[in-house]
Amino acid sequence: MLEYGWGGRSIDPNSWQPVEMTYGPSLWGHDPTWLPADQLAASRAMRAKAAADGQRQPVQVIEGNYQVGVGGGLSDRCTALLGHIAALAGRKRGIRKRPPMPDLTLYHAAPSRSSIVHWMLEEVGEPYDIQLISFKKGENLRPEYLAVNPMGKVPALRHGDSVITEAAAICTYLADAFPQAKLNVPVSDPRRGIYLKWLFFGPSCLEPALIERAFPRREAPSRAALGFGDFDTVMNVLAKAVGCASPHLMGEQFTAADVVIGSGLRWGTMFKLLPERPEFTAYIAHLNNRPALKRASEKDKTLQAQQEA
Ligand SMILES: N[C@@H](CCC(=O)N[C@@H](CS)C(=O)NCC(=O)O)C(=O)O
Repeated sequence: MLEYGWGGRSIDPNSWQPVEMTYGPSLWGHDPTWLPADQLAASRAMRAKAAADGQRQPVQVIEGNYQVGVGGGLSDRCTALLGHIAALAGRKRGIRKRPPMPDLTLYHAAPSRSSIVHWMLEEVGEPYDIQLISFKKGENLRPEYLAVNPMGKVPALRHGDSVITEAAAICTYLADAFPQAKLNVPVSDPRRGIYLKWLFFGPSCLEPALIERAFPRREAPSRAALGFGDFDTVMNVLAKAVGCASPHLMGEQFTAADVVIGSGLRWGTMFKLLPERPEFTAYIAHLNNRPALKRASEKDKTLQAQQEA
C-alpha cells in the first residue's frame, strides 16, 4: 500500500508482508520535521479527517481493510508481527480481508510463445507487469530465472505467490481466476468439456503437428505413437471446428480457447506451415480484429527492441 506513508516500512494488507513505502500522504505516521510544509499540512489534514471518521491507530480499518501505521525504522520481524496482530484484530471484529489486488507479472520474450499469454492478459484487462527475458543474452538460463521456471522457458506468470508455467495452462488459469472477463466456461457449464478440449488441443496436437512440419524427422514415429496422430488429421479437425465457429470456438463467447488455438493458427500461418484453407483465413482475420490482440502485438514490437537493447 504505497499511498499511506512518507516512506519507510508498512504492512501490505493484502499479503501481510512488510513493504517499503514510497512517498505519499501519511495517515498515521508522525510528522517528520523534514517534510516540506505542504506535505506536512496534507499529512495532518488526512490524520485529522481519519480521526474525525473514528479511525484509531495503530491498527486501522480502511475501506474494509486493515492498515498498520508503523512509521520507519522497524525490523521485518517487528512489522510482520504487527501485520499478524492487525489480521487477528480484523478477524475478531468480523471483518474479512479484501481479495488481494491483482499482482500479475509475465516473464516474456517478445515475440514468442509468451505472446499468447500477453494477448490473454490484454483480454483479461487486469493490470500486469512484464519482465523481459532475452534469449540472446541467455537470461532464460540464468539461475534467477530458473528459480521461476526450471524449464528455462517462457512464458511464466507470477500471480501473487504462485508461479504458473505452460502457455495454455496460464490461459486456462487466468480465465478462471478473473471470471468477470468472461473468458472461461465455468466448471458447472456442460460446455466446459469442449472448452478444455480446445485448450489442450493447442499444445498437445496443433503445436506438435506444426513443429513436426517445420522440422520433419527422417523417420517419423507411427501415427499411434504420436499424440497428435498426423498432420492432415489435425488440420482437418481444426478446419472443421473453426469453419463452424460462430464466430468463436465456443460460439458467441470468445474464450481462452480462442487465444490458445488462434495463437497456434496465427503462428502456423506466419511461418507458412498451415495449409491455405479459407476456414483458417476467415477465423484468423476475425481474431486479428480484436483490440486486445492488436494492443499486445503493438506492445510486443516495442518490447522486442527493449529486450535486446
Ligand atoms: N510448453 C511450453 C513451451 C514454451 C517454449 O518452448 N518457449 C520458448 C519460446 S517460444 C522458449 O522459452 N525457448 C527458450 C529455450 O528453450 O531456450 C509452453 O507452451 O509454454
